[in-house]
Amino acid sequence: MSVTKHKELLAWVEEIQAMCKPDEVVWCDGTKEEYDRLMNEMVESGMAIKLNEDKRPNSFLFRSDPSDVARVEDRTYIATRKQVDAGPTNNWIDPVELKKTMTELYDGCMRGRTMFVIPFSMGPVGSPIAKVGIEITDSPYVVVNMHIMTRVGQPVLDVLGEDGQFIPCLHSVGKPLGPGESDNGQWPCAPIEKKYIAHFPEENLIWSFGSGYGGNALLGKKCLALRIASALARREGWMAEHMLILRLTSPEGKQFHIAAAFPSACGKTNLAMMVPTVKDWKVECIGDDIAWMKIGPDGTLRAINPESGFFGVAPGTNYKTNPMAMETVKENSIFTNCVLTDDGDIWWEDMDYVAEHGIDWKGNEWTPDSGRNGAHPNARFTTPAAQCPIISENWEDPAGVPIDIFIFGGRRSDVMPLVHEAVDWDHGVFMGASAASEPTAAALDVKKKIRRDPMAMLPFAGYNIGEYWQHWFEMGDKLGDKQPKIFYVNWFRRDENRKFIWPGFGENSRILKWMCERVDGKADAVETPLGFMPQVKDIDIDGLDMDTKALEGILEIDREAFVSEFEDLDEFMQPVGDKLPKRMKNQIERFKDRMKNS
Ligand code: GTP
Ligand code: SPV
Ligand code: MN
Repeated sequence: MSVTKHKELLAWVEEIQAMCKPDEVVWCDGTKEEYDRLMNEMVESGMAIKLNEDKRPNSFLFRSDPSDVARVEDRTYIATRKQVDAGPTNNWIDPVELKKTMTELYDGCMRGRTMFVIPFSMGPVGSPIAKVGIEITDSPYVVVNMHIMTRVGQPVLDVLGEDGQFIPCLHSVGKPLGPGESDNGQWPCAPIEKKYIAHFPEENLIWSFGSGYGGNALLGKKCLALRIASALARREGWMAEHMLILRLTSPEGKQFHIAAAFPSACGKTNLAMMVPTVKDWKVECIGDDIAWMKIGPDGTLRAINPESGFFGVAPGTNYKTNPMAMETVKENSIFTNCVLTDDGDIWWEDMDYVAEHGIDWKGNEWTPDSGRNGAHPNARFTTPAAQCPIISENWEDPAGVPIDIFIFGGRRSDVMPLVHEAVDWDHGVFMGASAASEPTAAALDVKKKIRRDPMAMLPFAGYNIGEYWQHWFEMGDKLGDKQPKIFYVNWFRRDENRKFIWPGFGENSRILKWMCERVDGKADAVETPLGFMPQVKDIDIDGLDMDTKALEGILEIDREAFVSEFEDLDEFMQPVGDKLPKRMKNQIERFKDRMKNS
């Protein structure tokens, strides 16, 4: 029985079936029955562990292969006809050649497995901003995760009709099974040299092979909603960014909408659902990872969250740092690479208590004295956004929310002060473009001590980074007096004992409050070579348990340290060559000038 009359879609599914040669094909309907059936099958096969129903209802634990625990940036490609269109920050292979290599890998790769066809919508089904994708995968783990992270099922096919546009996303774990062979409860994946996370932005096509983990496999997320969407957005005049979206409401009831871009594992999920410590200010969450933004009829920049779940970093999440995430993952959640406790629940490092004993993410006996982490540093939870106690009632509004503030940032133990503000749009674009961060466990293969991660999009911009910056400048021109104000933050300064100086988490609301007051023209700042900065007196520190001297310290600029940043920045910008916008060159010169001379 056919679930769609869409000829192009049917032809594509047939073509993939002929290439991958699965035992059977299943069209996913996105229902609870489907979710339950797949989970039951995975529990039976030993792939999933059902958690204690009294502790964590309807929740499951998975353990991935130790080689397949994060995104693989070295194996991620932007395949455009001309290499310059992928630009210096992306891995590139000629699309014809890459398809040839991957077709050989895909040939028969689903033998012994079921091929699932997942119709999904990024954004509310039928919204003018939403995009439809079809993911074909041989991983039931991917199917259940996509159920949470995206909107899956028949309504999506209905929207597609007989000739609607969709983005084809092909995924295989890359491990065919011989006759009678099974995974035996082992996470299937291919060795690193056979992994390819490939994007063909000129034909809106995604091909992923060999990994079953996160952004490598849940193709709606980084592959579609960022790499393909960023390229589309540039052609169509909108923005697809690696940003959380939150609403902050002042005691007077004024709403501010903030979109913030921090690199992977640098605090988006935490900021997106923080519980503010500043009195009578309220935070609501709209999204924690991706923002799609278009200029609305009123000229403001309107943001939607294309996802419907959170794929969040587990370690470090607890009732003090992120109570709202803890509440969200109470039930109906999937956990990957966490500790299984003796009472059938999950645990990770820096949860609210120390587990005495359990089974670690590799399936071995573990105690706190084992001398190793119980959960993988990139262990994750997959959980429905709707379960977040402070999800905004407007989170699925197809019109989006109007953005007042952009924040860039990164994880830096030194150099970068707590917060600074751009003097104008172009300066803000430069601040975003020169963002840098210490690497985290979210990507397997980042070797640098500090790496530039412009707009937190280094691994996600699906086209030439110089053109991406030019697009940012031009969006500013189009927004005119409706431009959001731009800020840069660093919550991660450390003292000589490697301890974080700034308390972070809910206390970050003090800085957000200052930003809102800047938008309203109510808060003071001093002009510095970096831009506008608050002094201690400008920040609401009522009830903040922190030495004022320490706060002063992270609001200072170390000019010498910045001068040594120039070299690194130049080295990063240099390969952009002709594509480096003139306006960016101006900003770089002005920055150097101010640091040296003012
Ligand atoms: P991705 O999902 O990879 O894009 O990550 P993310 O940007 O959403 O990062 P997330 O909020 O999950 O935070 C990653 C880690 O940073 C967690 O272990 C957090 O506990 C920690 N973290 C988040 N915010 C803060 C903060 O304000 N201060 C400190 N010291 N740590 C933080
Ligand atoms: C990130 O790495 O930025 C993530 C996790 O949000 S993943 O979905 O694996 O890309
Ligand atoms: Mn992310």
